[in-house]
Amino acid sequence: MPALPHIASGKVREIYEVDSEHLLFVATDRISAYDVILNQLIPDKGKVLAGLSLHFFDLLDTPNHLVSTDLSGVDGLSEDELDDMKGRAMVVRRAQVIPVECVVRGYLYGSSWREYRDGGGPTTEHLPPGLKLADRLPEPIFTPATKATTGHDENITESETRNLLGDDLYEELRKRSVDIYLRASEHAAKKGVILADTKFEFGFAGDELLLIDEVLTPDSSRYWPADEWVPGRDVPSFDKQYVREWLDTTDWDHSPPPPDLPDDIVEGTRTRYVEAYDRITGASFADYLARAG
Ligand code: PZK
Repeated sequence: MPALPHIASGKVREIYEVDSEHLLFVATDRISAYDVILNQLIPDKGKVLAGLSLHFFDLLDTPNHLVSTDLSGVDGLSEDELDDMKGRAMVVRRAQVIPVECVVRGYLYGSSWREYRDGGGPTTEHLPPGLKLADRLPEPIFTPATKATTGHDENITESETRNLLGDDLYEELRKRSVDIYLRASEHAAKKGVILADTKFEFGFAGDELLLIDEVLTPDSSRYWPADEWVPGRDVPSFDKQYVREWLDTTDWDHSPPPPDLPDDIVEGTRTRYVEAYDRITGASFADYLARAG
């Protein structure tokens, strides 16, 4: 742990304080499956996720919290820490986090499918009847959620979200979120990848509304290989399917502690993440690593 003040811990990421206006955002190599953090690290996973966020910050050119990937100006990091953080850390603008997860869905899956199947819920308010699991939606829908105390996000209705945010901020977040989803999903489609859904966070730095957190990573998004999408069926996720399939061969009931991953499963999972980077960015992860030093 660096000697910087620790601000927040996520399942797989950490935030430290740099100064009053800046934070250090770090993507770790931790991995979760079935909502449980596994015992093994996946080498380079944090760098893959940071590299994907940086790819999309650059591509989207929408106001965001990124300041720099150069950590040389951050006081209080040892040489070893600087080395360890290369390619996985960003200095970001400190913002007032808006307490709503801005989820956009282009396909009917996950909690939204379960609501739809079970007679409807907050995410299905604007959906037509007759849809199947994993169907493409007529148009992308904005389906906000709040961080529940249970740790699980809780889907909320349009009117609940409007009451939390006010109509003007609601409209602005919906517009920005759907616009970013559409641009990112068109980009992914060109690479044979479906962006089924994704989750954004926004915050205010003064009066500037910024896209914050990780963006369009496999941890914040559901990416599917286009050739494995069959409406009506479960679709394997790009990154986690491999490790989930191994976990499914064990008798683990998805409550902690999880079983230890064998070395070949760790290595195979790493390969899937690196493939996701290469495919989604159209660049080479080896080049990203070489540039990050
Ligand atoms: C911030 N989170 C969620 C992310 C965690 C928790 N630019 C920012 N300014 C202020 N706060 C945040 C950010 C960002 N990003 C985001 N919590 C605070 C989160 C990663 C790890 F533990």
